[in-house]
Amino acid sequence: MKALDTSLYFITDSTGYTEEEFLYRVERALQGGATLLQLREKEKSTREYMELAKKVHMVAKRYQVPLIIDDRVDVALAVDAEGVHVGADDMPVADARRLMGADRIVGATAKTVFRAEEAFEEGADYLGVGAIYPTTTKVKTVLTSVDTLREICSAVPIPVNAIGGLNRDNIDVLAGIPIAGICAVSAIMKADDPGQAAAELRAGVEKLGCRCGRI
Ligand code: TZP
Ligand code: MG
Repeated sequence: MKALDTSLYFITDSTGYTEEEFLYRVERALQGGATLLQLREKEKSTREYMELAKKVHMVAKRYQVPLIIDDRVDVALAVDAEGVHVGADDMPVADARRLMGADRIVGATAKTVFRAEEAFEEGADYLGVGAIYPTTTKVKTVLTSVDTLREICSAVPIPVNAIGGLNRDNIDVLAGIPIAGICAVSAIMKADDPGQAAAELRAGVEKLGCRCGRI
């Protein structure tokens, strides 16, 4: 079984950064304690996505943090990333699993118990559930209640991560919910020091006492 610690899942957004600054911020987040890393690019060509993914992968490997590619199974396979993340508009989980094979990570977005159970049955290794709070990150999403998050955690035996507008000052709302961790974009990406932001979030997540998802 693949090792997977989703407790602090850092999802990138390169918008507005030079490549050098972006890679520096990613590295700081890893130094600060991000346990899982997703490269999320919506505007890049396939070639650009691959080139950036290879560079990010080199950094992630230095910290033994698995790299997940958002949306694109082909890019994930081409750069030999550890996994892929698919949402409702992407390739179905079952197809992603078939193409990625048993040993790579396949993550999925779920906003309802039905979708969560379906994704689990199709072979997802973890779920991202949200948005818990409104988000400033560019995304097509709706809010998911904390009650639905709790129900999803009970419905599936895989790590469930909360996502959406989460930062060190508002994650207390997740206390007592058996999530495996949180996903964060802007709270880390846009912080003055992404390393410090990641360290503070990691400490906050540990304090929540989630079941801190190592599978
Ligand atoms: N899916 C639901 S909310 C979201 C995604 C990708 C964006 C989360 O970004 P942030 O900046 O942590 O709110
Ligand atoms: Mg997607």
